[in-house]
Amino acid sequence: MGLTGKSTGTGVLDQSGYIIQKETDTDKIIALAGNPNVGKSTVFNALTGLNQHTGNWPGKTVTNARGMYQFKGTNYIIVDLPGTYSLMANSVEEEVARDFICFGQPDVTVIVADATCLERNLNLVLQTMEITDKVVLCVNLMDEAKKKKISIRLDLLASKLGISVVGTSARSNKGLDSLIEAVDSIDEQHSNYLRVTYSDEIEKAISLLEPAVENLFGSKSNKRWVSLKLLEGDTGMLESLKNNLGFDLMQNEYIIHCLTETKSFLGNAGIHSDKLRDLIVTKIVNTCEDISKEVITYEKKNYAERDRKIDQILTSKITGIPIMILLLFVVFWLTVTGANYPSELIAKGLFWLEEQLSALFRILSGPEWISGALVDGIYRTLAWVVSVMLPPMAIFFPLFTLLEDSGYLPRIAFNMDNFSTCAVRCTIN
Ligand SMILES: Nc1nc2c(ncn2[C@@H]2O[C@H](COP(=O)(O)OP(=O)(O)OP(=O)(O)O)[C@@H](O)[C@H]2O)c(=O)[nH]1
Ligand SMILES: [Mg+2]
Repeated sequence: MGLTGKSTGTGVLDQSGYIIQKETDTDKIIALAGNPNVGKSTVFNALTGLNQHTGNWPGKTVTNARGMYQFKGTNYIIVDLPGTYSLMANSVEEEVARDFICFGQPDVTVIVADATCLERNLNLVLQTMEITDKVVLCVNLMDEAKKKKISIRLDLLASKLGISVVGTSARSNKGLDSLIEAVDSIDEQHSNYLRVTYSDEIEKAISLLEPAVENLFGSKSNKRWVSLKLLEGDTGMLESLKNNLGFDLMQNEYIIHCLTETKSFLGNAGIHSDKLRDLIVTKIVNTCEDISKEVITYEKKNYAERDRKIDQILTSKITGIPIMILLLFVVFWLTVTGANYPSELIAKGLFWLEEQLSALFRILSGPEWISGALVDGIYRTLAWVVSVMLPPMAIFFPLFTLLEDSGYLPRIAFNMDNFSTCAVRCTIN
């Protein structure tokens, strides 16, 4: 069976776009999630080949790609989710990823992680494991990690997380067979599934709210996770629950009563919504750090330290902005001033050619209006455009690509974000 309009087109979507109708009961749905730029689409393309379809998530400007492959007679429909660093739903991409994992009823969620910065990627893994226990971790870019002399004990990682972990180099198709096998045997997952546990007060609060959530949702959603989100006061999540499950929690007196009681219990312990969110994030980040310390070894001992030192300089409040301005100025200066020399050379060459063309037309003694239109009109305009535009572009784009590939652009974004937050604070004060 190929991908039909029915299995991949808009016809399969429910109103929110997250439910994919299967063609047969045995079809399985895979959610493919991960941080941006970790190779999700490379994995997706390698598994599905031409069996894919792209569009947008209904009502969103986020791309929606889905495809299919077969294994042992089962059809697997894969959904390539937008790249996200977390499922805290701070952006529309995070919202789509979270809602699909939560409400799209995927049979398996594959998290693609970058082997060269696994610790940061584990954050998303742990957050996803809070929503569903059908998770497979695909540690991609193993070839890059090898080059950087980073080694990862995948078996130890699998036993720490309690899920299947597969190492891949998707660009060269390595490890994808094992990934397919791991997805197929999702029901034979390890028994010691890692569940992040929070402080006693938070755990107590969850247990106070869980029965009310279970009462309302049954098995439609993960009661522990939904309880946590309610306590955090995640209004986007309330909206998603309303759109996807049809429950407007804020209209339910029983939930409101339990939520108020539990929040006041947490409040008495000094934990309000913002602090709760901080505590949750901190606990997850610390857990990622603890796991990483045990499973990742850097052969170049000072590899991570050196990176951190460079980061500190490039993103510090004192040096970050001046370095950024200086670098952007250098790019600007090279583009504008540096382009003058090649521009001059190209112009000289092209206008020399123009003279030759005019001479040729004179020798051929063709009508003057033809040489006027072709040489003085079309050719001269083209020559100007090429000599003026080509050099700046040929300098600017490679320089910008260099900044992007070296990882400096995200640092600029970080600096600007800090800057705008400070500006907003100053305005408010
Ligand atoms: N060296 C190496 N490069 C890879 C591997 N997998 C993917 N890439 C490269 O990594 C880059 C990003 O890959 P994508 O598949 O577009 O990543 P993505 O996660 O879909 O990115 P977003 O959709 O932007 O979040 C591409 O240049 C790939 O060729 C790999 O295993 N090894
Ligand atoms: Mg992609």
